[in-house]
Amino acid sequence: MKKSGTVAVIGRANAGKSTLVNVLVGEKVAIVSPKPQTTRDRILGILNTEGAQIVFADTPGIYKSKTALSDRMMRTAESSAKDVDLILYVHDGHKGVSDEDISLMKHYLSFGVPMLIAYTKTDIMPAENIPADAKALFEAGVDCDVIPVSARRGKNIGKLCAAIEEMLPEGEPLFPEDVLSDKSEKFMIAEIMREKILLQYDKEIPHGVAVLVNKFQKREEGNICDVDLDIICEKANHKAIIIGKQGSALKETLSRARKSMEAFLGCKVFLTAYVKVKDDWRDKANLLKEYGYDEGNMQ
Ligand SMILES: Nc1nc2c(ncn2[C@@H]2O[C@H](COP(=O)(O)OP(=O)(O)OP(=O)(O)O)[C@@H](O)[C@H]2O)c(=O)[nH]1
Ligand SMILES: [Mg+2]
Repeated sequence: MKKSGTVAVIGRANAGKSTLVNVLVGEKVAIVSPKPQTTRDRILGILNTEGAQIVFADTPGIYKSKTALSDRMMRTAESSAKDVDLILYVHDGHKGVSDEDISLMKHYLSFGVPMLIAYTKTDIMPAENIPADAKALFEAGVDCDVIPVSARRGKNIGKLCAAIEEMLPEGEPLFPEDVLSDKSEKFMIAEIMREKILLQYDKEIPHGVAVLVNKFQKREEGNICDVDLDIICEKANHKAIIIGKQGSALKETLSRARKSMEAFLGCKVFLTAYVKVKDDWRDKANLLKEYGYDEGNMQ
């Protein structure tokens, strides 16, 4: 019988979880950016190998919460690590190992679920730090295997995958073989828009953005998809910055988003976007729900 199981991908914000899940699955199922708190929902990415079906659950990174939205994100990460077959704890190796890292790892080890550590970003750190950090973790009582990888360079991904497979139970696949994610195309379209905003704007602006897709419709002819969406920001001055001088910043962001949506959908996209202000929406339960961040949806 083949193996089958769910793997919660957990770790600090910006550690490289979504990049690693995308590389493992072989398709982009989650957006990536250099800013912490990029992922807001639990996103399943499904990998079928010869011997197993591995269901990765990417999660929001661990971060000190400041808003009702990030509180919910932290609860999503925490609950995603329960009722799984394995926790894949992603650690950003190039940041070294702090006492806080050790206590987080021990916290997840205490869940009583088998755990592996993917020690990532090895491409941007001295190689000799890897055995030294692995020894430090072992001596601090972090009792699980540590596998050094580079998601960016695709290094040791096969080894990590084999180690994960080894630790999964036998069982029937949970999803049909052609399914790559539990999220819809419409969800990914909103995420792609958010990714381009994360890449284009600084400070609190991208963190205060939600994207609401009002229309997502493939035309019957012409291989064209119409997308209408709202970019919701939390302050009037954020709106001015998002739009930029004579609309220049928004035009650039929308152009990048459209190209990325076209690559994802494999068709031409007509993208229309409106920037709206909803004061401090990240702390308002009704708006969180309206934008898809009610807890039922995030898990
Ligand atoms: N050099 C290098 N950079 C990486 C690697 N993996 C991820 N990154 C970069 O690290 C940053 C964060 O990556 P993400 O995959 O978004 O990190 P995350 O853990 O999902 O972040 P959150 O969703 O915010 O918790 C991005 O700029 C990535 O390009 C890696 O193996 N090597
Ligand atoms: Mg992420």
